[in-house]
Amino acid sequence: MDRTLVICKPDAVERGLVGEIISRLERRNLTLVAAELRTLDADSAGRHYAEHADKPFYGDLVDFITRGPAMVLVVEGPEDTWKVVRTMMGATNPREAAPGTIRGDLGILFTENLIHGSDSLESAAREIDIFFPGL
Ligand code: IDP
Ligand code: MG
Repeated sequence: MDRTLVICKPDAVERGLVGEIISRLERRNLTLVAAELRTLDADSAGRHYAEHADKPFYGDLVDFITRGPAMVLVVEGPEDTWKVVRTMMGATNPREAAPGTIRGDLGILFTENLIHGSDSLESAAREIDIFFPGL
């Protein structure tokens, strides 16, 4: 089995879209193996988004991701789960995300794009260890 980290970001919690997002993952026949509603602190947000520390949008991103509870999930499927989830998420900029994707159907803002999903097998292992060490 193959696991990836998913975060329903604070905008998804605020807008009441966590159920919709989880429902889509479950209907795809992915399995939840961990789930926790958690307000990220600056330390875990910084570790999670370390690759973006030099980007102009980094400050806004950390402010956003820490502003309220997020639903942090570990999702499991048979193979290439991170890739399956990324395809379901759609493009990073919701205005460019295809209809049928989570961002393309539910989002319109850039930073507040509802969902995070690991972008490789290595990222998935690293990120799962930040939020659910030892899982
Ligand atoms: P991803 O979430 O699709 O993997 P990344 O490039 O890893 O996209 O960026 C992480 C997050 O940072 C995005 O989901 C989005 O919230 C935010 N972000 C990325 N690029 C921009 C930008 O150019 N402007 C504003 N926010 C951005
Ligand atoms: Mg990313």
